[in-house]
Amino acid sequence: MTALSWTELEALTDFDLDRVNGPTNSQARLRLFGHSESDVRVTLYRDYHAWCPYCQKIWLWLEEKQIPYRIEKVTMFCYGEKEAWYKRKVRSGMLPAIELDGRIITESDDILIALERAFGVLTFGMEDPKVKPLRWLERLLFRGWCNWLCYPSYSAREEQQKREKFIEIAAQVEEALSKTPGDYFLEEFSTVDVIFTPYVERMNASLYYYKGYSMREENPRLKAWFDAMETRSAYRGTQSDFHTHVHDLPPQMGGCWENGEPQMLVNKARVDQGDWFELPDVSYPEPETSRQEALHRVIKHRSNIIRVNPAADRLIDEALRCALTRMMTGESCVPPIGSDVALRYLRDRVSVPRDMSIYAAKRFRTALEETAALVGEDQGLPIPIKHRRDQDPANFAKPV
Ligand SMILES: N[C@@H](CCC(=O)N[C@@H](CS)C(=O)NCC(=O)O)C(=O)O
Repeated sequence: MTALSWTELEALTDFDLDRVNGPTNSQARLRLFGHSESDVRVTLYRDYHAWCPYCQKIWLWLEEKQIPYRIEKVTMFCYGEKEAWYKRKVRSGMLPAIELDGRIITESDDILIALERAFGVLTFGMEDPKVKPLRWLERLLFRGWCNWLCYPSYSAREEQQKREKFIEIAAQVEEALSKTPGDYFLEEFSTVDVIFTPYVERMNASLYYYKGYSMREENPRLKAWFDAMETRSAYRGTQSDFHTHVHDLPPQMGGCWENGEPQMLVNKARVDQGDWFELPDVSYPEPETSRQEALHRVIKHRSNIIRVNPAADRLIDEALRCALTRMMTGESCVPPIGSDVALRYLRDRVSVPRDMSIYAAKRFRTALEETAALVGEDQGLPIPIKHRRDQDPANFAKPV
């Protein structure tokens, strides 16, 4: 089959979302939840790519509470230059920050406390005696994860000790989750679940890939907790995938160390080269609209996608249409010779939820890989580890 034209492809999707009043999504600049714009008291400053974990915490809280807010996106040091206007507001350049009734607040915990004062708690407050020990436990788990993942081990014994320490803390989390009858940390979904979400999501991805340890599959209460989180539309809208996290974490964390074990090598290959549908990064069923969503997002941003690709524009344009044709029709479409590298460059740079949701990305990555495989085995340029300036938002002009 020959590649469909952009016009023919456009006819194959009518995917659209109400970004302002509809479900949680990473592209919105304004969220109203049915309120009017004059009700907005909050601006959230978060990073462009939705990679910053502390930003996800505030984002999720605002979405769960359905507080009308504006979103201003800022560049993280690891992928570009911090905007001067932001440094004038927040000298350190750190994210997240909010502006609440004209006052700038930083530090995610202080932000949540200020939001609770203004809008009420999310079931339980940050200072609640039930919440405080769980906040402490989340930090303990975070430290166990960092010690294992982000520092090299100088012997197999040291690596084993770090693994055991992490598993011991995960068991404490299991214990905490078992104290209430439901799947959340407390009797009902609350701020505690929001606080655990960003790093547990990143632990799940990174330990699978760098250590061959599947947190979600080896801890039944955490598995049930993840599954419960995934029933929530607000969480689904902020949820990332394994591929995005394992490649956004190294520059943010100062490095992630692989252990080289057989299971780790299997997991790594699966995250990088597929099959992405076999990954334990999501458990709710695939929505019927996933292919249409991917197509809609690619069509919208196609000029940037083509421009930043290292291959010649004409080559990647045709190859990309081949991959999209395959994704939408199931027919194989042979791309131009030499386009395997270009297609895999893109496969490696789809970012969830920045570009599209988790299942749309699985469909798109699969179509890119299967199309690339028709003409060669060459991989794309390696994804940088020390920085991600290949993702500098300055290179992605606003779509017209
Ligand atoms: N303790 C702070 C930590 C915030 C933090 O570490 N933010 C990181 C991103 S996750 C940051 O802004 N780093 C500067 C940058 O990457 O540009 C909080 O809870 O808000």
